[in-house]
Formats: sequence, structure tokens, C-alpha cells
Amino acid sequence: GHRAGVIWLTGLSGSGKSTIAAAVERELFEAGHFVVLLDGDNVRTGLCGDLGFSIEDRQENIRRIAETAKLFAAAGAQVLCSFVSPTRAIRAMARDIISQEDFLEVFVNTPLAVCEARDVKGLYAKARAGEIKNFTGIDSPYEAPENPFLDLKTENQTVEASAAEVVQAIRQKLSL
Ligand code: GGZ
Repeated sequence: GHRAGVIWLTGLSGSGKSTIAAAVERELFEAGHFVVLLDGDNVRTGLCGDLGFSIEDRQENIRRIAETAKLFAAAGAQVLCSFVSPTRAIRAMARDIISQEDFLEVFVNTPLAVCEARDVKGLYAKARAGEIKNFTGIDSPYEAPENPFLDLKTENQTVEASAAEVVQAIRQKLSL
């Protein structure tokens, strides 16, 4: 039988985390798995709607998300979490909550220059103009994972190819 896992995507705003996670979700769902996707769109509006982007609020955001992911994993789900989760300390906390064995860290490794050039939501321009404070990569830190389960270099490949890389890696690891 297969194991439940938490696939944790970390990376800058605009790195493609949520798009890749949604493509992975679709593929696993179509293969018949119980899969849950947590990302800013469904978490920061409700469960974490009271939190902002100070380092303390980000830590509390990730703590609640990790506890939620743990509950779904215990119920047998494959859980996809797509959050900037910017520091090693924040991700270590998530890994400790979820458990070392079940936490699969995927670094959505898209250079800042590429994220900023895309600027899909116009947030980088606002951060550069000082209209948004504490923006990750601009005036708030992003610490790249040192030893991720998967280092996903997205720059020269499609979303589908990135998603396929994730699916292949987790299929093997979780015997899906
Ligand atoms: C980073 C911010 C900020 C600041 C708003 N810094 O590209 P997006 O829009 O959709 O993804 C970003 C999202 C990050 O939320 P997370 O819950 O993933 O962050 S963390 O893990 O650090 O708690 C971005 C938007 O929210 N956003 N302000 N200051 N991203």
C-alpha cells in the first residue's frame, strides 16, 4: 500500500508554486488518490485571515497550515502545500510538526529576476515602489532550501514538465 505524504512547495512569490501544485493535484486525483491542496488562496482568506506578512505572522501562518496538513495526512490524503515559507526555521517547524518522514520539500527554484520580470500580480512593482512592505525577495528574506527532496528548476520548462517531475519523484518515494 502507499503512504500519505505532505508535499511542501516553497519558493518566491510568482515562482509558479500554486500553478505547479494544481497540476500535480489534478494528476494525482485522476489517478484515484485522495489529495488535498492548501495554498494562500484557500488559507489566507479563512483559517489564516487574521495574519499578515511580518516574520511572526508568517510563522503562525505556517504553523497552522502544518497542523492542518498533518490532520489530512493522518486521514490518508496526499497533501500539497504551496507557500512561500521563506526561512529555514519556518520550514523546519513545519517539518517537525508533520514529521521528518512525511515531509517532502520541493524547492520551486525560479530566480528572483524571473519572478520579478513576470510580475503576474504587479506585487514586485509595488514592493519596489515601497507600497508593499516586507515583500519576500525585496525587503524580506528568502532562504533557499539547502537539501530539498526535489530542486525544481522551472526557468526553462513548462508547468506540465515541472508537475511531471514532482509526480515522478513522489510516486517513487510514497509508492503511489
Ligand atoms: C510575500 C506576499 C506579500 C509579502 C502579499 N511577501 O504571488 P502570490 O502573492 O499569490 O503569493 C504571495 C502570497 C504569500 O503568502 P504565503 O502564505 O505563501 O506566505 S508565507 O509562507 O511567507 O506566510 C503573494 C502575496 O501572498 N503576498 N504580501 N509581503 N508575499
